[in-house]
Amino acid sequence: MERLTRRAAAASLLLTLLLGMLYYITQSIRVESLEEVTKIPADGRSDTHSRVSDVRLTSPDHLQYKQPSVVHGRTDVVSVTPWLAPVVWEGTFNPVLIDSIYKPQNVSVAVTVFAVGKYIMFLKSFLETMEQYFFVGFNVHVYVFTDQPKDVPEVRVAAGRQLTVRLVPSSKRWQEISARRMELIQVLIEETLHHHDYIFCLDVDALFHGRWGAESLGGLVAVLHPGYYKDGRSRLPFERRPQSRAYMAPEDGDFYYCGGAFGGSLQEVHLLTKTCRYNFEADAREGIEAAWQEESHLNRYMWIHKPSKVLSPEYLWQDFARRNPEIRIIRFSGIVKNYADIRPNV
Ligand code: UD2
Repeated sequence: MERLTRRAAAASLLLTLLLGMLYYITQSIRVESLEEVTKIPADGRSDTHSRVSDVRLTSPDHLQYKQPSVVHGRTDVVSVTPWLAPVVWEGTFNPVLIDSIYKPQNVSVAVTVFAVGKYIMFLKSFLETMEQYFFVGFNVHVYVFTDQPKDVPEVRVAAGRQLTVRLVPSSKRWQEISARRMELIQVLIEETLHHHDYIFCLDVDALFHGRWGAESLGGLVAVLHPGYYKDGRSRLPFERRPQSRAYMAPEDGDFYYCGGAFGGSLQEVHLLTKTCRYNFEADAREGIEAAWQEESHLNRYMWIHKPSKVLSPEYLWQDFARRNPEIRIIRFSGIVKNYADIRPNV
């Protein structure tokens, strides 16, 4: 009997040792892969990194929805890029099906929005319309970055949604406020990596007018700029000076993407923001600021690291622009503003 007890004790000791070794091995693999994800090369222009794998697209059995077709559909727009990323337009997805796939996964979506200086005036309607249209029925955590926390309006939010205010310094240059977002988003992701699955980074001077939901989720998500989506390469406002790390040669460029809306998985957006920040700051040390600040660096980044999902200009239109026929719905749109009145500098 005593021998049996001793054997059991030895076996349990061995098991504990084995489990301990297994834990150690899995932890070091995790740390290594995280380091791989966040690695920035010396020049910050290109990286190797592991991609998050796609989520399983599991749909409930017996879900009723219109049968899809592969021969009928939208013919006025292109809904896939040459690298086979979907381009999301109204009519290319079924919201009922999309929601039935993503809702059971209980995904958490973080949003960043900056309201510094006079831009605080845009925050209330941004938040109110977001509540009506953005990921309704999902877990959404909005991070408001502002220099005036007391003036953040109280907006009633549904269950599963919350808002956190983060204090940021003001600046005398709007270019700096806009560009520093990359650094602050990078830091936010480092602090909240395990709390959320996806993140979207949005301009504050815009309102939601239509559904923006789980159809927009992806590893790396870019939005086509409403002002340039029909233009040829030579007309795209990329940074054209070779001295800048945002430089795009005349033969470079797929599309011109917005700085006002981008997103993806936390890992992908972390790498994007870290690289853009690195390149923006390295340029600044050499006395050069890209034509459209962080938007230029984002466009350079997306040229090398192709977005896995591209959102049509429905996802960031501009109120002053005439609505083109292919824009069947406006989901989010920049409001008309008088720059001289709201920016700290001209
Ligand atoms: C474009 C981009 C913007 C950014 C900028 C280049 C779109 C629709 N917008 O817009 O994202 O890439 O070019 O730098 O693609 N902000 C403040 N306080 C300020 C100034 C800016 O909070 O005093 C924040 C605010 O969240 C605002 C954002 O920075 O929405 C971008 O600034 P903007 O809207 O003035 O930039 P804009 O219109 O040139």
